[in-house]
Amino acid sequence: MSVEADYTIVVHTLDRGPTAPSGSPYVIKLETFLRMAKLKYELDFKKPFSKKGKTPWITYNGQDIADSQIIQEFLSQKHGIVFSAHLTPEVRAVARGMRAILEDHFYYSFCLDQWVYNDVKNVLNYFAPLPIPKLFVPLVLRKWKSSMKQSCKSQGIGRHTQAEVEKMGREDLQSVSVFLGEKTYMMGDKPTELDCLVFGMTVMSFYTAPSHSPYYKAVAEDFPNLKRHLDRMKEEYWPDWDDCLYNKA
Ligand SMILES: N[C@@H](CCC(=O)N[C@@H](CS)C(=O)NCC(=O)O)C(=O)O
Repeated sequence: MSVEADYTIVVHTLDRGPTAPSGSPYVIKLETFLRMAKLKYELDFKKPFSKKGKTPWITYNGQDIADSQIIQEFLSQKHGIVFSAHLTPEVRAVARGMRAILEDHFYYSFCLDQWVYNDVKNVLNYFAPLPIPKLFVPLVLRKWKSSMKQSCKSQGIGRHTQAEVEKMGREDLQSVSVFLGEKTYMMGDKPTELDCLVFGMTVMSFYTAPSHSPYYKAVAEDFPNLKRHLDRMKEEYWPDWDDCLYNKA
């Protein structure tokens, strides 16, 4: 396989956050993957949403590609990245299932918690230090809240009671915790793409959610191996974490 040596990767996304480099688990997932693969990249905050309407997206040598998963697969093919090559098809199927739990289920429970049950208060607090005109933030967030509520309803999870949703979200994290067990990484001794995603979701739960969130509590108290995994990934791939936070000074 020919491996691209000469390349530029621009990651388009929202500005850095005050408590985590990004408020989006998909951006953390992607940046961690790029770091794990030792691919250099730059960030651009001018147009955070792709033509598909989501963040992140990238421009690779002038070509636009959207969706963290599609981007990972594209870059893996271009650069011969084989983090999961040692896994059997059966184990890869489990990894795919874990991804669906987190991206297509847990993420929505989390969004309901942040955007709907708490009346976007937490999200407002998160954005407060950023240099966005103060009047603009609540207006945009309220518009996003209504679209988030609608998305969760269409997905299905938004039709359940808050207590039911919180139980489901907690059980999603519990499943990831049970599968991780005492292993160093999700799939054993070597980190794979799934670790980037788990990290994205635990960063979101631990660093961007407030301490009364059930998902903060899940990572901080209930499932200590998730917190150990979070710390390990942060230390390994984000030694510059503090420099990547939005600088309030
Ligand atoms: N499947 C997408 C999901 C990306 C995603 O949902 N991003 C959220 C931010 S965390 C977003 O852009 N939401 C805007 C919207 O849904 O309108 C990926 O993996 O990149």
